[in-house]
Parts: sequence; C-alpha cells; structure tokens
Amino acid sequence: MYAQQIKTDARRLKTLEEMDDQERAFQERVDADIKIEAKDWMPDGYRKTLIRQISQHAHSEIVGQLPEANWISRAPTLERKAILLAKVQDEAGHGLYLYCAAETLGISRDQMLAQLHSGKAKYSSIFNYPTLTWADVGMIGWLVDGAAIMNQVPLQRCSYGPYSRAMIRVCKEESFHQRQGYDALITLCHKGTAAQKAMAQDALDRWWWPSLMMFGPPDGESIHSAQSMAWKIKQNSNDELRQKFVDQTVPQADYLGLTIPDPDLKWNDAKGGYDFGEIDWDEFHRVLRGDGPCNKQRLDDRVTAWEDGAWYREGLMAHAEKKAARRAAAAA
Ligand code: BYC
Repeated sequence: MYAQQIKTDARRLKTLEEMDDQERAFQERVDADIKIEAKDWMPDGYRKTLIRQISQHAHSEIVGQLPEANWISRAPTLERKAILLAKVQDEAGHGLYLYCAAETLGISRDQMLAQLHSGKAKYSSIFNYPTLTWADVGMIGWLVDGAAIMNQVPLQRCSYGPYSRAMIRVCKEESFHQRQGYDALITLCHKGTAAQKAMAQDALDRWWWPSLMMFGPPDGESIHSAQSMAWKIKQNSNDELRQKFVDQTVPQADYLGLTIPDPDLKWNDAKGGYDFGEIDWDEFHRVLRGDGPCNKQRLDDRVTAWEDGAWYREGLMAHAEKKAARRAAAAA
C-alpha cells in the first residue's frame, strides 16, 4: 500500500496517478528496490527527510560516545578498558560515515554541526541519561546497542544508496558492541557478588524504559513514518521494531536472572509476543524538549569539544593552503 503513495499533507499520501512524471518514475524505482544515488533526481521531501534522519543519526553516534566515555578511565580491568575504548572509537567512526552520507545530499558538515550545537537538530533521547555505575556501561551495550541493531539492520536496505552502505558497515560493528555489554553483565550477574548483581538490576530499572523510547513515538503519533515507509527509507514502523526488541530481550534478561521493571509484561500466546506496559510518553517529550537529566551537559560537552578543536581544524586548513600554493608554484 505504502509503495503506491506520496505525501500531500501530514498524513495523506499521493497515489502514483496523482504524481507528475518525474515523481512517478522516482517512486517506481523505489518500489522496484533500485537504489537512489546522490546525483539522481529526488523529491525535495525525500532529500529533506534523509538529511534530517541521517544527520540526527550521526549526532546520536557522536553524542552517544559521552555516557560511556565517562567510564573509560574507571573500567574495572585492563581488558574491559581496552574493549570500551575500541567501542567508543567505533561510535566516532559511525558518526563520520553518517556525516559523509548526509553530505552527499547537499548539506555541509559545518551546517549539520551548527544545527546540533544550537539545539535545532535532535539526537537520540537515550543519551540524555546518566551513567552512574559500571553496570550502566553493560546496559548501554546490551539494551541501547541491542535496540540500535534492531533499528539499523532494516536501514541497511534503505532506498538511498549512501545511507544503506554506511549502515552495512555500522551494523558489522554493532553486534560486537551489544555482545561486549551483555558479556559485562554476565560477569556481574553470574560471577559477581550479590551487590554487583543488585547494581545490574538497578541499572536495568533505570535503562529499560528509555531504551523502549529509542524507537520513537507510537505509530499513531509518528509524523514521518508513513512517508518514510513509502520511500523505503524506513522498512518497519516504530511499534513493530519496539515489539521485536521486547520479544528478543526478555529471554536475555531471564538468562541474566534480572527482572524487567514492568509489572504488565506478559507473554501473549495469541500474538506470539509479549504484552508490555504503557511507556511514559511525557518523559520522552520532556527529554526531546531538552529537559532530560543530562541534555545540558551533553550539548555543553559537544560545544566545548568543537571550540577546543578549532586550532586543529585551522592547522589542517593552513597546511592544505600551503600544499596547494607549493603545487601551484611548482606547476608555474
Ligand atoms: N530520540 O515521526 P517519527 C547508537 C523524533 S546511536 C530523539 O517517528 P522518524 C549508539 C523524530 O526525529 C543510534 N528524537 O520520526 C551510539 C521526529 O522529530 P523531528 C541512533 C526522536 O524519523 C553510541 C519526531 O520525534 N539511531 O546506536 O520517522 C553509543 C517524530 O518521530 C526519537 C538512529 O538515529 C528519539 N528516540 O523515526 C551506543 C536511527 N524518536 O526530526 C549506541 C535512525 C523519534 O521531526 N533514525 N524522535 O524533529 C531512525 O530510525 C528514525 O529517525 C527514528 C524516528 C526511528 C528514530
């Protein structure tokens, strides 16, 4: 159904018959699973949607380094420290692939960063929560990277070539990220003391609901989903992916011997999945408005990092200019 329609207002999508020739040809390519590349014609809305989603995704990877980086210098063993360092560096790489993919759509990196630093561009709500204990690092790997994989695996099939290819590289690294988090939690829960297991339970209590919010608002309130699915930017709705995540994660919590903090969580035979409790959407919207526990700290840290790095960017520019001048002199 989606593949035959294009948006004319917030909810109604144009049919193929209502499109002009260029738009129809574009939609037919999308419907035939032919990738759209940077130089191809595309509707303005498609370009805008991709710039919004890819740049916000890139910002999430970059801001997402901050909560875990908080624990690099305090990791409990040398091995855990090396693993965490590698993971946080991977996140920087993901951010860079994604900024490159967004640049192919005609926005510059400086413009994207200005939007982040001014608070205009969003990044994932999840990174506005604090990492209070070492168990939080395990939770980020298990739940946050687990949710990210659930969302990103279908994005590998996104209709826009550069985004889809960036996601293939990102997904290769995400399974290691999820695995290292779960492994740290297995150590705390199966080999640790009662206090360490309690620390893991406390972390789960704090991270469970924000992880479910990562998938975005419920389908009925998702303003972009119908259009993004018609354009095959998104392959699944927010609620579909959230449900798959819950179904995958509950048995993993059981294996750890941890309790998911949801009294309404119950297996539903008829739907072949878990029923779960109501998400606190007021909290989600508060965090999106900038009023989460760490929003201010996260943005301040990014702006400071950008300002502190000015000398390095200027050095690179000066070097490039000197090199170009030398080349020009040699050619003259
Ligand atoms: N947080 O119409 P909807 C990682 C916004 S990083 C904040 O459903 P859409 C990692 C949404 O942007 C992985 N905002 O939107 C890194 C929209 O507002 P705007 C991050 C959210 O785009 C380091 C409005 O709500 N992954 O894994 O169709 C360490 C309405 O929503 C959120 C990605 O970025 C949210 N959770 O669907 C560890 C995946 N949810 O833009 C781990 C790529 C919704 O109109 N993005 N909003 O102002 C997507 O797949 C989609 O953009 C979403 C939302 C599913 C997130």
